[in-house]
Order: sequence, then structure tokens, then C-alpha cells
Amino acid sequence: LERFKGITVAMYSCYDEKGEVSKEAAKKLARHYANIGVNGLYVGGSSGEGMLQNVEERKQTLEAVMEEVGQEMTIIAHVGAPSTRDSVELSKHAEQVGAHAISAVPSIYYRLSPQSVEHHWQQMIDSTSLPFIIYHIPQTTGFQLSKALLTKMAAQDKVIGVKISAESTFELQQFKAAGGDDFLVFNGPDEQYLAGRSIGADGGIGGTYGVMPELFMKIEQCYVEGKTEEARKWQFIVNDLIAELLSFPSLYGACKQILKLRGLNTGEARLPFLPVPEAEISRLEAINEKILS
Ligand code: HMN
Repeated sequence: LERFKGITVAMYSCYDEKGEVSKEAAKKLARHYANIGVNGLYVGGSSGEGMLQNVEERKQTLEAVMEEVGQEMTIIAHVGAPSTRDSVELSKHAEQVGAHAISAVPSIYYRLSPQSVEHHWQQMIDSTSLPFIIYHIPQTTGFQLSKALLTKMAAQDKVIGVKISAESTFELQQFKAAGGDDFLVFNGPDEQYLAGRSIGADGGIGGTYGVMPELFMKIEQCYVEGKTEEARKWQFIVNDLIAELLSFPSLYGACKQILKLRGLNTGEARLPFLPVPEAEISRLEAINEKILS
């Protein structure tokens, strides 16, 4: 389980200038994170626009990442899709290409019973021998994962953890306690990385890590070394940056544009996510300068 701890970047989507998935761009981006010393990548999640891509595109993206950094980094494949059928297909593919774990949100759009969500996840779990990480993000899926269902899922050896993007650190702590000693909890809200760690998270998976991995690695390092004040200082710097990034029409569009400014072109975010308006590029350049300084 050690390999899953620390900083895992929720990787952004990678497209060419026509908006098609670009394996080349994905490899370049994955290589960039490997060189920085990031622990792992979460592929095809929210930041990766997995829900806006078809099964084939998601497979191609994961393949590119595995080919480039699969031997060096811990790769978690997000395989959740609205249909169980697609989710299972993606799960099997993730195992074939050597991903280290699979992870999934509940099926989205329909209001589902806990039994349906449980069965949806179980089909993925049973389709491979890979570890499974529940992805709990109720503000986008609408599904409230109960402690009872979490406890039931966590009792299976293959279910190694939960990524919790809900904003409540209380829930995070309660899920950690419910899961038991060998159950990992990943902090989701990047603004609360330190808070999440302090209350029991084993590490984090986040989208904004992608534009400032070094800063999150600093928070982590300070936390581990018991330098609380310094950890807070870095978290506050990060939070001011996140607040600015959140003021753009889409967070993903802004983050991808920052990568572009650094020579890492991953294309525009896919619509409905809006790109950064032309008139705001200079504001983004200033944010980029702040991150790099
Ligand atoms: C992913 O799956 O891409 C992310 O890890 C999800 C992650 O928890 C993000 N949450 C949401 O998008 C709701 C955060 O990284 C978030 O973008 C960040 O905290 C800024 O609010």
C-alpha cells in the first residue's frame, strides 16, 4: 500500500489541435511529472475529463501513460463510466496494460439506490485482480456514500481505499476509521490537503497538483517532518493560487493553459469546459509567474 501514499496528480486531458486524444501529449505530460518526482498519476478522472471521452479515447490515454511512465510511477486508472458495461471494459483494459489500481465514481446521471452503486462497483472489482479505490465526489455525482456501504466495501481485500473529494474533513476521518488500519484515504479537495492529512488522509489525489506539484510536495514533506507552521505557510500560498484559478470560466481550461505557457501543450479542455478568454491570458501569465517564483 505504501506506493499509493504521497502526491498523486489527477492528470489533465491531452488533446491535439483538433481536439482528438493525443498519446504524444499524454506521454510528454506524464514524463514531466515523473521527472519532477511526483509519486503517482490518476488517469481519466474529473480533471482528465474521463466522463467526456469515449471508451477508446480513455484506453488510448491510459496506454500512453503506461508506456511512458508505467515502470516508474504508480498509476491509478479511473474506469468509472455511466454504464457498468463500459466500466468493466475499462477495468479489464487497465489490468491488461499494467495499471496499479482501478478507481471509479458511482454511475452518474440516474438517481441510483445504494444497492445499484454497490453492484456497479462490484462488477468492476470482480473483473480484475487489481486493487480498487472508491471515488467519492457527491457534489458532482449526487451519490451520498454512507458509512455502512463504505464499511461493507472496505471489508474486501481488493478495496484498498477511498478518494474523498467531499469537502468535509469529518467525513474523511469517519471513513478512515470505518475502513480500518489497512484502508487508505486520499484527500480530494486540494485546498484542504494539510487539513485532510492532519485528520487521517494517507495522501492526496488532486487536479491543481498538476500545475504546482512541487508546492504540494513541500506541504507533504513539511507535514511528515512535523513542521506544521511551514506546512501551513505553503498551504496558504497554494490556496491563494487555487482561489485565482477558480475565478476563470473553467478550472481545467485555466490549468491546461498554464501548462501550455510552460511548453506543455495538452490542447483545450473539451467543451462544455470553456477555454481561458483571450483577454484573460495575461492574468493567467501572472499566476504562472507566481507559481514559478
Ligand atoms: C480528479 O479526479 O481529477 C480530481 O482529483 C478531483 C479533485 O478532488 C478535484 N475536485 C473537483 O474537481 C471537485 C480537486 O482537485 C479540485 O479541482 C481542487 O481542489 C480545486 O477546487
